[in-house]
Amino acid sequence: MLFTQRPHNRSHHPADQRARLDRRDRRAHHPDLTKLAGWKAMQKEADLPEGRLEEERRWALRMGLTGADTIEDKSIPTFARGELPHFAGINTFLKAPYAEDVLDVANYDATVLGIPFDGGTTYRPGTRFGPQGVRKISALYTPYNYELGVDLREQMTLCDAGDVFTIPANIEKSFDQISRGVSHVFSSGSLPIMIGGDHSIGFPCVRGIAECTSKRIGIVHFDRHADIQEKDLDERMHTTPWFHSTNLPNVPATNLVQIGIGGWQVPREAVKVARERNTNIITMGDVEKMGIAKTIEMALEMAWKDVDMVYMSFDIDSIDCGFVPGTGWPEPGGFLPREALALASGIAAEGICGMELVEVSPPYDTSDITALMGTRVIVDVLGAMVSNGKLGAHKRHIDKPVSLPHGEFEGKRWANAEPHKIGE
Ligand SMILES: [Mn+2]
Repeated sequence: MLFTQRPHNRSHHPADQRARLDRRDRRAHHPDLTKLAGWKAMQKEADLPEGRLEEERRWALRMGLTGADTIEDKSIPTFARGELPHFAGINTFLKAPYAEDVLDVANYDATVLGIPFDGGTTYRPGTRFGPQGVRKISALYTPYNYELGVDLREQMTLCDAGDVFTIPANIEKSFDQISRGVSHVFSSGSLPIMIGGDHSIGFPCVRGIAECTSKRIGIVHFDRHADIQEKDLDERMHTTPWFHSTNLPNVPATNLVQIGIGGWQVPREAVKVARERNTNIITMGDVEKMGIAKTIEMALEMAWKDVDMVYMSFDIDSIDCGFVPGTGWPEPGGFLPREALALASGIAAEGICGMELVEVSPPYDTSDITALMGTRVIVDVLGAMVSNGKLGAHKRHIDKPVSLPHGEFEGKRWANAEPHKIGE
C-alpha cells in the first residue's frame, strides 16, 4: 500500500536499478512495514498538535513586520523572529523565549540557565564559553523529534534565563551565586537545566535544589572521572563536586550512581572517597558487558532507592574524546554518542528534578561538534521526559521554596567601606 503511492519516474542509473532489485528482493520476504519504527513514527506525527507553531508565526509577523511583496510565504517577516531561519537571530537555547525578568521563569515548564564558570578547571580552561557555544549550535535543531514523535514546542514550555553572574577569580562567591540562581528556578516550579561551565558547578547546582526541599535526592552522574575528592590544588575544583554534594544532609552518597568511570585519569584519592562513602560506580566495561537497557535499569534502581527525586549530571567527557574534542580533560575509550544518548534518555524517562551539562569548552572544539553533542543530550532528556509524562513531577517536592525579590540599586556599590587588605 505504501509503495503504490510512489510516483513512477523510473531512473536507469545503475545505483537506482540496484536499489530497485534490493527492494524487490526484500519484498519477496513479505516484510510487514507497519512493524518498522519509521512507519510508526510517521503515523505518530499526525497526532501532534500544531497550534503553538501557528501562534509563533503570528507572533513573528507582529514582532518582525510583514515580509517583502515578492516573498510568497506570507508567514515570513522582514526581521527574523522565532525559530527560522536557523542561521539567523540572537540565540537563546533552541531559540526559546529569553526570560529577561527571571521572575518570569515560573511561567515555563523548564528553564535553561547558563553557568559560564571555568575557575574550577585543573587543565584546559574555556568552559566559561560553554553556554554560548551550546546556545549557538542549538539553533540547528527543530523542537520536533521524528523517532520519539515529540514536539517540544507543542507539548511543553521552555525559556532561557540567560547566565548566572559568576565571579571568574572566586570559586566560593561563584558557588553562592550559582546555588542562588538554581534555587530560584527550582523554587519557581520550573525544571532547571544548567549549561556549564566546568564540573565544579555540580556542587552548587545540587545545593541550590537541595535547600528547597526536605526530601532526599539521588544523583546519576555520567563521566569518565569520579570527581569525588575533597579538594584539588587546595580548592573545591571540578574534581570535587560529589564530595561536597554528598555532604548535604538530604543527598545520600549511597544514591550517587557514577556511570562511565574508568581509564587513567581517575585519581586514587577519589577512589578512596567513593569506597568510604559507598557510592555506585558503573564502569565503561560494565556498561559494555551489561548493555544499555540493563545499565539503565540498574542505575535507576540504585539512584532511586529510598529517595524522592533524582538529579542528572552529564559530563560531556563521558563520551569518547574522538567525538568531543572541546572539553577540559579529554579521555579515550568513552561512550559512543548513540550509547550516551540512550543512557541519558533512559534515566530521564523516569523523571529528573534538574540537570547539568558540563565541560563543553568551545575554544578547544572543532566544528562545534562538542557543543552539538551537549545540545543533543539536553534535547533528548527533554524529549524522554515529555514522551513519558514526567515533566513537572519534581514540583510536589518543593516544600522550602526560596523567594528572591527584584533588586533595587540605592547608589551604594560596595558592601564593605574599608578597603580589603591582603592577608586579612
Ligand atoms: Mn569528567
